[in-house]
Amino acid sequence: MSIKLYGDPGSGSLRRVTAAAAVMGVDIERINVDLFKGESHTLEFLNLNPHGLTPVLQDGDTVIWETSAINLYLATKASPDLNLLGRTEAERFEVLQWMFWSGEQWRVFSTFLFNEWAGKTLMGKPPTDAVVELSMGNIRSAATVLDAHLASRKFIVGEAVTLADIDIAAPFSQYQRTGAPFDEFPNLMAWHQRLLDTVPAWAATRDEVERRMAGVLDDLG
Ligand SMILES: N[C@@H](CCC(=O)N[C@@H](CS)C(=O)NCC(=O)O)C(=O)O
Repeated sequence: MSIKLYGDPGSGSLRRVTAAAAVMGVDIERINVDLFKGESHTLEFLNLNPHGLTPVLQDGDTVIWETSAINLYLATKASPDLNLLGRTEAERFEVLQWMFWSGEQWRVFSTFLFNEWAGKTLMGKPPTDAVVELSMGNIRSAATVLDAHLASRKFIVGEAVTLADIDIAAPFSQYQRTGAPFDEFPNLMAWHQRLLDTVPAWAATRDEVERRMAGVLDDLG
């Protein structure tokens, strides 16, 4: 039975799974959920994830939402030998540390900025300046620490790409639209370029996000 993955190709969260699955060589069956038509809020979809958020993974009777949990599932069950969770026990906990940090202290502020962009661009709403200011400030504080961490490292943990890199790189998926101030941080930018250059799935999935977002904007006219 195939592993199904529900999501919208314009989503940076979906990209975290499609990129990780490609790195792991795990086959997934993609099921499109058009977020710009509200398809994650249908009764049918809410049965999969009552929060109305994508991506969602379905593997037989197992249904998992939250991207990091999905990637941990794939790395543990479908591709346990690939080390996307780190090569040693110490690395594994370091990978988890950065993944949790990414969810609480990092990605969320780019999500706020993306929502501001979407509100303004797709719905003609004025920006909420306080949200933009709070998000930019938090991104700058977090990126200062990340930039120092990356000054002497090629990847977030150890010598190779892990799920920590994928989680932390996710906000770059919408970076041109959100205007997050990543380019103030040279080591962060160099690390992200390294991911694009050395992890083909990270570059391929970026192109998929861009094609989808261009289509969304084209449809708007
Ligand atoms: N913390 C969640 C975030 C998921 C998320 O924000 N998904 C967005 C797409 S990137 C979504 O499905 N939004 C639909 C909506 O808000 O209606 C995760 O990591 O999976």
